[in-house]
Parts: sequence; C-alpha cells; structure tokens
Amino acid sequence: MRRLLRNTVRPVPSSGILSSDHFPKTNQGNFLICNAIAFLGIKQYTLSFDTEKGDANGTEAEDLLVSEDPNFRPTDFEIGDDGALYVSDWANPIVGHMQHNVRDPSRDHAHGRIYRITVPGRPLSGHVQIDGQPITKLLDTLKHPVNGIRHRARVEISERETKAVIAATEKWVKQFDPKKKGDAHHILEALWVYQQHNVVNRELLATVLASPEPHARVAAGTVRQFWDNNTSSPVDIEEDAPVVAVNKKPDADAIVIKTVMEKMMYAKTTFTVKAGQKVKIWFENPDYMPHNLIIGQPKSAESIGNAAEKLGAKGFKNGFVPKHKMIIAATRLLNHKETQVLEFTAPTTPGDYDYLCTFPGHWRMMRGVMKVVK
Ligand SMILES: [Cu+2]
Repeated sequence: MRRLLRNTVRPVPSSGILSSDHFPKTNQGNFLICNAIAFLGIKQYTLSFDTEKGDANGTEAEDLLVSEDPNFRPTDFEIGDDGALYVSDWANPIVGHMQHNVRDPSRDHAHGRIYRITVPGRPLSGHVQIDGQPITKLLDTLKHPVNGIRHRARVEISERETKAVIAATEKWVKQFDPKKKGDAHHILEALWVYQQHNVVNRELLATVLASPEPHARVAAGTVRQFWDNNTSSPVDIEEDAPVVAVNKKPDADAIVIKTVMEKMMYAKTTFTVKAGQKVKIWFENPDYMPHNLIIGQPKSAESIGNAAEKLGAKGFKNGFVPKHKMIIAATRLLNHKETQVLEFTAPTTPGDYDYLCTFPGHWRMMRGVMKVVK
C-alpha cells in the first residue's frame, strides 16, 4: 500500500505515522476538508475574508494528503494537544453514499487507522492542563494561541457555576484595552463566556462591536443576533388561538384527510363534492412533520406553494398560509397528532380544485384534487 503526501510517494511506516518535512508556516489558518469518495484525501484551501459581511472565501491550494489506496476513508481530523494533526481513516471498501447498503454485513465496525502528522525537527507543543483547573486559570488559557486549547478551556468553563464564572470574567476582562487590536481576541473570548452562560452583557457587546479588529466585530455581530433573537424567551408566534377539534372522532358527514407517516403525502388525494355545498374536512396529522391543508382554485398549487415558500422564516407566524387570492380555505399548521376541522362552502363552478400543504418544500409532493361537480 502506498500513500501520496503532498505529491510525494512514500511508503507508510510500520508505525502508521506519516510525517511531512515541508509544512510551510503559511499552512496555518488554511481550511481543510476530508474527502472519502472519489478523491481520497484531504483538500486544502487558503481563505480570504470579507470583514464587513463576515463572508469567507476559499481558494483551492495544494492537496494536504492524497492516497492511491481505494479504501482510504479520511473522516475527521483534529489538532491534538501536542500541536500535531491527527487524521482518522475508517479504512473500509464499503461506503454509505447509496453505493452500498447501510446494513451491508461486510461493513467493518471494528477497525480503522489514526494518522499523526508532524513536522520533523520541530518540537511539539507542551500539554496544557485544563480539566479541574481554577476558573481564573481557565480564563487565562483563553489567551492561548491554539484554538483547540481555547476550545477545551471553553468546554471546561461551560461546566462551571455561572455565578462564579461571570464574577471572574468581569474581573479578568478589565486587564485588556478595547482600543488595542492585540487585545481584541481576548475581549471577544470574554464575550463568548457570557454568551455560553446565557448572561446578556450589552455593554461588553457594544465594546466588541466597536473593536478595532474587524474579525472581532463580525463575531460580536453573531452574538448580537443570538441575544436579539433569544430563543429561550420566544416571541408569541400563535396570535390566533389554535383551532383544535374537540371531538375525538370525525363527524359522519366529514371528509377525512390524514397525512401519511414520513411520506410527505395525504392519504386521500382526491374527493368529490357538489357545487355550492357545505364541506366539512376532518384534517388529521399523525406524521412527525408539521403539515397544513390549503384548498385553492384549479391549477393554483404551484402559485400558492411558491408564495408560501417566499414567506421564509416569517411563515411560521401564520402557519405558512400566504396572502393569495386563489386560496379558498386553509387550516393552520398542524403538529404531530393534531386535528382540525375545516368548514367552507364549495365553489359554484365545477372543476378540479387543487389542495396542498404549504410547509416549505412540501407542496411539490403533498397535493390532492377536490372535484367539484354539478
Ligand atoms: Cu406538509
């Protein structure tokens, strides 16, 4: 078996450890992607940033790791505590991208490889003790240049008592100068501690939003988004009282339409009514996905479905029922096991009237036809 590392063919040492003597410093900050199908290896991208919008753009650079072994499946990598790059390889001919059955009995669940990539001649990083350290020490660890170390410190801080963490952070952040670019990252880390513990600190947020470091301003913008749209105190999205059928069984004269479990379909895709008659539909949603039922004019499904999709996230406010002149009647968005009785008068003009679910993406499949006859 051979592996190619940065276009250099070399045998895998018996230790299973790959090393490269030519990782230039410029590789730092690059974006890496593991690819386990077709291209077998790790792709590498240099990044450029739009610090106004917060967008990042990648430009493909030299492949970091490539293998000719058809069973090479690099699945993940981490920068270790020692600064080395660790790459996991599940080393399996069976993949799960529709080529092979997920339950293929020859799938190997027990074996794999871990590669460790280091730079020969360059010392490894020393171990940083994090577990069980006092909060002040953990906060100082947030100044560490390696993101992985800071990440572990953040995880440890997340386990500590909020009151103590916030008191220590309030003190810790005072040592930094908000006008100094070099301090921007540390102040941002303090802001993230507040965010992690769900303690809103508008003053600190304003400080980071005005940071001389554009990356810090972008990151603070993200924190602001979370704090301004705090999902732990949701806005009232159900202004109208839900109309849930109180009777447990559909009336004898009701047309029963149920959804099909995990199918994005109505169990009944057509029914017939007389022109101008009173119609009563018992709509029931046994599925886990939310669904509604909209009755529209003939050939209106596409227009109504598209109008609903344009509502975006705002659609939740009114159950994805758009303002649309071709809608005749509509239920609200029913969650799992909910029921609603929909009553309306059938149109006086005979024809094939569309009905559909307008939850985004559903209408293309989830449709039916109400036949109106004389
Ligand atoms: Cu639906």
